[in-house]
Amino acid sequence: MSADAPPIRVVGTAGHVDHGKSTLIRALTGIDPDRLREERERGMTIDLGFAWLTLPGGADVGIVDVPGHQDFIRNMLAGVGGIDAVVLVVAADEGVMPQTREHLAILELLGIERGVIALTKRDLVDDEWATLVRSEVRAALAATPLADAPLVDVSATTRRGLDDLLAALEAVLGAAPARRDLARPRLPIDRAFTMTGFGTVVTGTLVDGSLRVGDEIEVFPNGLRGRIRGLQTHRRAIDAARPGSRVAANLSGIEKADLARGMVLAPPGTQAPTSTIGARLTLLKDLSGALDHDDLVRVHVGTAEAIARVSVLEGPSIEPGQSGWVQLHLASPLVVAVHDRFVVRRPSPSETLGGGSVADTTGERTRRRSDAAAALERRSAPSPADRLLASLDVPRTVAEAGERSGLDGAARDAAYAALVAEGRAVALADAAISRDAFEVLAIRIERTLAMAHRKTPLRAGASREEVRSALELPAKRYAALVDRLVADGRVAERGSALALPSHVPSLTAEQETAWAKGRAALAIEPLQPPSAATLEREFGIGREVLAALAERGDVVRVGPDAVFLPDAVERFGDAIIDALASGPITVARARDVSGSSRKHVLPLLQFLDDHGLTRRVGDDRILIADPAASRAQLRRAIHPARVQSGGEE
Ligand SMILES: Nc1nc2c(ncn2[C@@H]2O[C@H](COP(=O)(O)OP(=O)(O)OP(=O)(O)O)[C@@H](O)[C@H]2O)c(=O)[nH]1
Ligand SMILES: [Mg+2]
Repeated sequence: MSADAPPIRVVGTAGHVDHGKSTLIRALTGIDPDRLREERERGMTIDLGFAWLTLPGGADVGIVDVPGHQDFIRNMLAGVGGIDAVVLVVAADEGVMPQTREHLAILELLGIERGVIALTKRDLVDDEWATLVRSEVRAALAATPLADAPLVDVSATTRRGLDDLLAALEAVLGAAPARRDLARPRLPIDRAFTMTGFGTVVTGTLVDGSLRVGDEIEVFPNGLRGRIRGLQTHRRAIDAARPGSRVAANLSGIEKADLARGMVLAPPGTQAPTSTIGARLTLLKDLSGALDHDDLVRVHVGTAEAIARVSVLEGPSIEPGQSGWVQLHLASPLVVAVHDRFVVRRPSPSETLGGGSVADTTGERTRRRSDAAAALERRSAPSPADRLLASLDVPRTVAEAGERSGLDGAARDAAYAALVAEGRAVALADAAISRDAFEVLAIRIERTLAMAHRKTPLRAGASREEVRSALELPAKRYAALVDRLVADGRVAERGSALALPSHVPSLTAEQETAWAKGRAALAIEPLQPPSAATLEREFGIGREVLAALAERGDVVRVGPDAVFLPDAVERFGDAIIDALASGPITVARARDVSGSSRKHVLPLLQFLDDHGLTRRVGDDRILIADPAASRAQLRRAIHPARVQSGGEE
């Protein structure tokens, strides 16, 4: 599989019943696409037929032959989904007929914009008639993407025009864009059968990536897993199948009975069946009536189909020729990707209604239908960056967001880089989020903190967990969000709590009065102060108030019941550091050098231990660092808040 190998193309037929599609394919390829006995007996195509040929230039082309009869339109829909170009067949003797028009409409809805028109059975009419029919065909094609498609007179009987037809097809395919390769292969199954000596075989037109012999695969949506035992394209064994080619895959580990048209083969875990498709639905002009909210339709996408209830998101209905945002609620889940084209038909009376391209497969519920429409609108924005941004309305990995926006790896990465550079997206740990959505989260945090400060003005702030519960973010992303807000100066870390930078725990007037008295009591003998219990009993200064005072830097809580003025702790620490400079000291000596009591010295020494200044060795204390470093460390231990907010200035 070399990179410059000619692209493998797939062409489909289309056109009214009996206009000569299958006969033309047989004449071009030597292969009879009508493989069912019933088809041969009735002289009519019922199900899809497959053939292939080599163009004059050497490129291989797979061919999907579809039935023209209106009863088998669903088979036609399953066949034309993956084609590069169409051979639209119009019989010269009959001209444009109903399914000529219906197939044309379906091709347009599915985004198939290239093709060749074959005016077949040319041997049955004279030149004058042929001229009339040609202008009738041109009129039918006007205002469709095939308006300028080459039109070739052919006859399978006399073989007239067959070479011209192939030349025209070769030119059209040469101008067709390369099939996209997203490295996310999907094989929408159009046939499943057993072959003697091989076992289970499925066929389809491969899209979005390559498959290799030996690959593990999963069948979606039923979840069965197996392995690719062999691959063929146009009956030739190959090691790897490329996107856009017709593929027959021989599977091990999966029974034919578990497979059917409409299922999708892909690497395990790479697809997610959906029950709701969000899209802008465009209705054809000539319909029997409008499409109403809650109407039942049949949705065709890839080789699959499902009944769905239509939720019209704007207004009560969509009129013929108009378009509107809808959600299609599927009766059975389908495997589809954003940007897949789909067609909807009315089950009875049977009628092709319209179609569109999938904008959303997540089926997220919104309170109002108009909100859902607005979300879909954003998600199908024209530029990749805008689409990606619309998917970053909540934190998502860039891969996830890319998938939701229908962007392949390269386009997604470029769009993300641009968004970050423009400040329109923000990274949050493993995820990213739009700037606007980031602001929503930031404001929610600020509001949560403001509320906490109002409710408990004495507390340093709200705990991280408390704030997180207002957001429902996974831990890593939440931590990244908080880090960013702290870095931006919008949120302050106060110990284990979060606060608004402006928040200072505040006391009431009475509490301030009580504290004035308490401070006086603490200052009488700063190194032998009253205990916390005494402060509460005598001055009504409770633990909450003490915590706030500690937060403000008015006191240092040294132990569960020991409270000191900051100056006292500083004096004690300096005295101890001085003494330790000339060797280890005992508790008794610490008491003597500081002029305190044993009861107070014990928690104070513990405080120094806890802050990494000193260490116990037997009955002695020793200094860990040198005296100068220890003094700096002491001041940090006493005034943590001051150091944190002003440390870098
Ligand atoms: N005279 C003449 N008859 C043709 C030509 N092409 C097809 N026919 C005949 O037209 C009839 C229908 O041909 P098919 O090829 O089965 O038509 P089809 O479009 O495949 O029909 P469906 O698949 O049922 O939609 C057959 O009897 C063919 O022999 C032609 O070029 N000249
Ligand atoms: Mg046929």
